[in-house]
Amino acid sequence: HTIETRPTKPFTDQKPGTSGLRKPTKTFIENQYFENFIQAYFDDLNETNKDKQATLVVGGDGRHFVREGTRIIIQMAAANNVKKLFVARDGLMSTPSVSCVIRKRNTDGGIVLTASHNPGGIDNDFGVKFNISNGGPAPEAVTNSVYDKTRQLTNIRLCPTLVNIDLLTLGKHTYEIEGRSTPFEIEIIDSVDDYVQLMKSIFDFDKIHNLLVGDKGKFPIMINALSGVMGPYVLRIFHEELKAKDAVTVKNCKNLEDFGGHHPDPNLTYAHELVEDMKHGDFEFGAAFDGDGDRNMILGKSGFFVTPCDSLAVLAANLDCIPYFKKHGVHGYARSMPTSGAVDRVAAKNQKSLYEVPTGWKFFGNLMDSKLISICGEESFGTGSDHIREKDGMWAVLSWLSVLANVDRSVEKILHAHWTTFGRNFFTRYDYEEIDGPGPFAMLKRLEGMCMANELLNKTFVTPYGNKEYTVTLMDDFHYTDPVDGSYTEKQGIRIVFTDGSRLVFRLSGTGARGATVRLYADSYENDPSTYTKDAQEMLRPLVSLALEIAQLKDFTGRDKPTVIT
Ligand code: VG1
Ligand code: CO
Repeated sequence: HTIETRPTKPFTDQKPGTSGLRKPTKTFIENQYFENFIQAYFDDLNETNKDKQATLVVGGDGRHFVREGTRIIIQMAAANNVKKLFVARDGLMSTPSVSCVIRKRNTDGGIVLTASHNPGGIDNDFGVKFNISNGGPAPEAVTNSVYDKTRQLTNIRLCPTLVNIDLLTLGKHTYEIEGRSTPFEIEIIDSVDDYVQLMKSIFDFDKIHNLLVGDKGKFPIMINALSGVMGPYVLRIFHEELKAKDAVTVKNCKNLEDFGGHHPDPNLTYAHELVEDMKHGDFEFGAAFDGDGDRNMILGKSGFFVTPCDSLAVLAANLDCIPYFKKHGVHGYARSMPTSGAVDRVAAKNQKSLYEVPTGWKFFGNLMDSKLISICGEESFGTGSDHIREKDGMWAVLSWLSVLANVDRSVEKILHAHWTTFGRNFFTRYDYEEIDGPGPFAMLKRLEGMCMANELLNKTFVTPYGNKEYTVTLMDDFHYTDPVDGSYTEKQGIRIVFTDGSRLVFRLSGTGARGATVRLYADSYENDPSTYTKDAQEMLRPLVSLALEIAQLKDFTGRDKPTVIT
C-alpha cells in the first residue's frame, strides 16, 4: 500500500473541551475536519514518541460516523508510522473499556469516537477523545499541543488503498506499507471480553448472582442502555455471566446510530423512561448509562433518586463490600469541585485524604497513578475507581449491587442510614443549555470581576424566595495545582461559599457542540434528621433564588427556566 499526502486547510476551532472535541456531526464529516484533527494527533504522538512506533486502541460508541471514522483512522495510522492498532469489533467499545484495553494490552494510548452524553446522528453531535498510556483522558498539555497543530496543518497522510477491512470478524492482519520498514498491524478485538474479565476480578459475581436470583427470592432490577454502547455489556454481564435473566429487565440494549432519538444522558430529564418504569414499584433498583458508558444514574424502588454526590459517598463508605478494595486497600478519595461535600465527610470519618479537582476526569489520573486516591466521582453522574482511568457506569452499578448484597436490600434504607451517620448534603444543578449570543460569557466575566474585587466578602443577602439570610465567607474563581506534576489550571468556575457552609458554583460547560451552556450548582448541609426526607429542590430553592439574583442570570441569558435540573 502506498502513502498519499493530501492537502488540508488548518482550522481555528479544534480546541478540545472538558472531554475531547465535540461538534455537529456534519462539521466533522465536511472539509476533512475529522482527518485534520486526527493528523494533528498523530503528528503530536510521533513528536513525543520520537522514533518509537506507537500501539493504539480505537473504539467508539456506535453513533453516526463511528464506523467511517474508524476506517479513516486505520488508513491514517498506517501512513503515520503506527505499529499496531487494536480495533473494536464493529467500532464499538465503551469509554471505560478503552481505558481497560489500553492498560491491559500496554498500548501507548487510544482514540474514542464519541460525543458521550450528547445526542447522536447526522443532525446531532460527534466527538473524539484521546487517551494516554495510563488509560485516562489526555491532560491539557497534550490536548493544547494537538490544538496548536490543528491550526498549522497543511497536509494529511493516509493509505487510501487500505479498504474493505472486515470490522466484524475478530482476528489479526498485517499490511506492507511503502516506505515503512515494519508492517502495519491491525487486531480486531471484542472489548466486552477484556472488560468482563476485569469486572470479574473486582467483584464477587456469585454474591451478586445470589442477590438477584438467590435463596432470598428474586431481586428485580431494570437497566436502560438508552441505545448507546452499553447494550452488549449489559446483556453479557447480567444475562450470561451473572445468570440473572429472570431478575434483570433490560431496555434499549440495541446500539443505534442515532441512539433511537434518545438523548443518551442518564439523568431524571433525559432518562425519563427509566424513571417512569421504576415508578410502578416493580423493581428494587434501576440504572441507566450514557452513550459511551462512563456515566450512570442509580434509582431505588419506586424511582427513589440517588444523587451522584451521594452515590460516591455511599460507595466510599462501603468499599469493604467489594473484593478489589479488600485486596488493594483504599487510598484517598476525590471529587470534582462542584460535587457536594458528602464524600468529604466519609473521608474525615475514615481518616482518608480528600482531593478536590476541577471538572473533568483527566484531573483524577495523576492522583490514581500516584496511589493518592482509590475512588472518585463527579456530580455529573460519573463514578469510578483506580481499576481504570475513566469513570465507569457498569462498575458503579456492580458496586451498588455489591452494597445491596452485603448491607441492605433497599437503596432507600442505605441512603437513610448514610444520612443518619453523616448528615445530608442537599445538591442540585440547573443547566441552561445551548444559549446563543455573548450573554453567558458576559455573565461569567462580571462574576470574575466581582471575585477579583472581592466585592461580596462578608456581605449578607436575604433570599428572594423564602427570606433566608446568607453571609458570604468566600468568593473565588477556582484554580488547581496538581499535587503530582505541579501543572496549574485556572478559571474552573466561580465559587461562592456562605458562613453556614452552603455553596453556589457557576461555570460554562466545555462539552456542548452548539451555543453556550451555563451550569449553576447549589448545595447545603443539614444534620437535623427531620430534614433528611425533604425534597432537595424545596430545600435549595432559597439558595437558588439568591444565585439567580447575584448572577443576574435572566438578564444575561434571557432564560427564566433551566433546560435540565438534576
Ligand atoms: C460535563 C460534566 C463533567 C464531565 C464531562 C464529560 O462537562 O460537567 O463533570 O466530566 O461532561 O463527561 P461540562 O464541561 O459540560 O460541564 V462525558 O460522559 O460527556 O465524557
Ligand atoms: Co460519557
